[in-house]
Amino acid sequence: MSVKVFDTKEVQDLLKAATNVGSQDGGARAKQIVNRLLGDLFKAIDDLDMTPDEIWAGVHYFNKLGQDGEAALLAAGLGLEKYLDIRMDAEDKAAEITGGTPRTIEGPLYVAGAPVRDGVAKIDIDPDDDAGPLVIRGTVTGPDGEPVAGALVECWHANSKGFYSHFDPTGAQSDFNLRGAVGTGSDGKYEFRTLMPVGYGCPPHGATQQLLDVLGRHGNRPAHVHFFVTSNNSRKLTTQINIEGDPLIWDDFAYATREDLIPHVVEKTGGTALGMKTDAYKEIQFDIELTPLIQGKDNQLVHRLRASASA
Ligand code: MBD
Ligand code: FE
Repeated sequence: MSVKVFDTKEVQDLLKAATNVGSQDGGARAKQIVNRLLGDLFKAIDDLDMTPDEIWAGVHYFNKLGQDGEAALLAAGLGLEKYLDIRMDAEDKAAEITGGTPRTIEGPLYVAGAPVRDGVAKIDIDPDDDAGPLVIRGTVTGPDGEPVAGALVECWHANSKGFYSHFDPTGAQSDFNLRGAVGTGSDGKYEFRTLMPVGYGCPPHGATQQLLDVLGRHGNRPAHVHFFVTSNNSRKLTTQINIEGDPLIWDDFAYATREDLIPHVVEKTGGTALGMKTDAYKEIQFDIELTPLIQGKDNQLVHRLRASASA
């Protein structure tokens, strides 16, 4: 039995009352958004004839999602975070902004406060027997192609188990392990000496994986390294690189992979002299091109709740 009540006066009045749209009180923008989302939900319940059992399963799912602290993880897994990138890409296109290293999602695991080094940072604090040494280096250039001095390159990535410091369920890692920040000199160069990451998997008993299971999807990411790159006269870049050869590169549960963000991994020797744990090491060159401010403003700055710690 399928009834349709959405378009009745009773339901429309309920929607208006619940979101207080007839009143001057509250925030106009918040009311507009809540009214639209709640209305879309009411309509979907009508259209799909959702049962009370289904609605309560969804309501209680939100409780588990919050208890697990996974709302931002689910946002990545459902492609919501990727969707915001698609919109920013389209805004750039409409504004005829071309060039620059492509953006890709931040994800939920950044921690502010990593110690800043000049030019080079060794960021592996904890030993990791299963991870080989890795150098990631490159040059930050501006829209004019010139090296940018005084840029801040931040990076963060997982260990050989796919776990990030500050979020490691085993509690094994030191603060800021595999997280670093480098300020560039006049040559625009940055370098991180670190260990090869492994791809992340969602907590197996968490709310995100629970929903992915229902959708018949996996919750894994290929091995990757995150970056924030900031400089005074450029827009902040949020991006990642993937580790070439990872079988999940084009099967990322968070949809962050982009063609230009898979730099080659090169075998090198001479690691001992660089303070690496073995002489043979892998090197990735990742040059970063920043884009100019738009009418003096950074329209890529995203404000969201982020963890922070002091080093
Ligand atoms: C990650 O490491 C990540 O980058 C994203 C987007 C989601 C979960 C874990
Ligand atoms: Fe990540």
